Amino acid sequence: MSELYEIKEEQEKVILVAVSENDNDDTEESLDELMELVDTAGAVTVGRITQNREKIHPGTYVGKGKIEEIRLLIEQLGATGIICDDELSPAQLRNLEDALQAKVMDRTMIILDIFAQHASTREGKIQVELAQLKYRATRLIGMRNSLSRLGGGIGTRGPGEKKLEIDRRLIKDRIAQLNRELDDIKRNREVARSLRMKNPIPVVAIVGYTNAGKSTLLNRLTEADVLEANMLFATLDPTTRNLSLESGQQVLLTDTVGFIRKLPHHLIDAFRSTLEEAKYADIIIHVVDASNPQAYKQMHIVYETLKKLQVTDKTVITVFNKQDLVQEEEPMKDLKADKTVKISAKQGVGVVELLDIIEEVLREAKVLIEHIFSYQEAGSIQLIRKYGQLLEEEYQEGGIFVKAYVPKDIANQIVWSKQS
Ligand SMILES: Nc1nc2c(ncn2[C@@H]2O[C@H](COP(=O)(O)OP(=O)(O)OP(=O)(O)O)[C@@H](O)[C@H]2O)c(=O)[nH]1
Ligand SMILES: [Mg+2]
Repeated sequence: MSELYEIKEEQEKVILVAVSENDNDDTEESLDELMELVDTAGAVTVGRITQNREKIHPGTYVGKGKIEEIRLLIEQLGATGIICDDELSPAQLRNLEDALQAKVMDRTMIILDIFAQHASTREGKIQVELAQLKYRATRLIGMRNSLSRLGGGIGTRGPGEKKLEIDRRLIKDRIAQLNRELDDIKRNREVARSLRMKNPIPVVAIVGYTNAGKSTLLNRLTEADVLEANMLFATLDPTTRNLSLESGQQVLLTDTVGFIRKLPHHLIDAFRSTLEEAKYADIIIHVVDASNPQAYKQMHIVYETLKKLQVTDKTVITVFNKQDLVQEEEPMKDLKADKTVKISAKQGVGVVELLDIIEEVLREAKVLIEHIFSYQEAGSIQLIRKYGQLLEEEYQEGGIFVKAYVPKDIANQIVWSKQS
């Protein structure tokens, strides 16, 4: 019989550090969120320090006096390290480590760490490792200290419990190799997508802040069996399921990775193809945790992230979720949404209304047509004027070239019927 040894890393105790650059910003809320991130990553927060400063210190993040205060607090609380709430520059990282002689991490490292633990598909793992390596490539000097001193722990774990490469030259090779693999995966995905286009089932993408209830909604609507969990970034890999609406209309519903404030830009780059699922959608369902005191701020961050991904001009249905936990009388509003609805994905309340709205939006949905009509078909152009939005009209030798947005059923009547 073999003996089983459990090798357990000692749980890390960290102090959170933030800089508040003006009086009424959201530093405290951001720190609350960082605490949840730390918890999800498996460490424990033992203290918090905020410094009010006009600007983040370019060399050491916080000012000199504050560093001393942090150093004493580390001793007092027996902390293993600190986590700063903004991404640190290589110089800030190195200087803080030198001054504190403790492990120094930042918000980005913690988010990357969680992504590494939660990635399950090959693509997800490659994307996380790429983001981690790119982040590390410029910070090796500072991190090597903390790596040798503390032998890993949170912020240093790659996907699949693998230790991340720390040799600069090897990192470059590895990044190139991962990029090649990702290109292959992307090509396959594009083929799948173009097949989908030939058979135009509308695509509905579920987006929203992390922990808003996106996966719960997908499961509620399609019995998809995606992990729902009260933790940040439970879902990283997009899951798509078929949904039949009452009218018989089929749609494809996709659950996506959640957004968060200060989402590391390396992650956005690496996860672009995953995040961009929303770009190819016909409709966006924006799930909001209406019970969260930060709900408006979170909505704002979701829209900003969509903008960064160039997902604009889509029909948006905003779903105010977790109504079972909402006490306020004042209903929430979203002026950016085309439609809104209150639901509780967990209890199944409001789901029928949501399905009705999806049907309604699909009926109203307009498609872009570019077509040359013969002069005998000028009547069709009248129809487009009446029901659609004429963008271009050009009289050519062979007929009239028209570019326009037209409701789907009208488009079917006038264009596609003739082509078949
Ligand atoms: N009370 C209540 N809890 C809900 C509701 N919808 C979701 N939740 C809970 O909220 C937590 C997060 O739900 P998920 O569906 O995993 O959230 P998500 O948006 O997919 O989160 P990530 O994948 O981590 O970005 C889980 O604990 C759910 O059970 C709801 O309507 N009411
Ligand atoms: Mg999820």
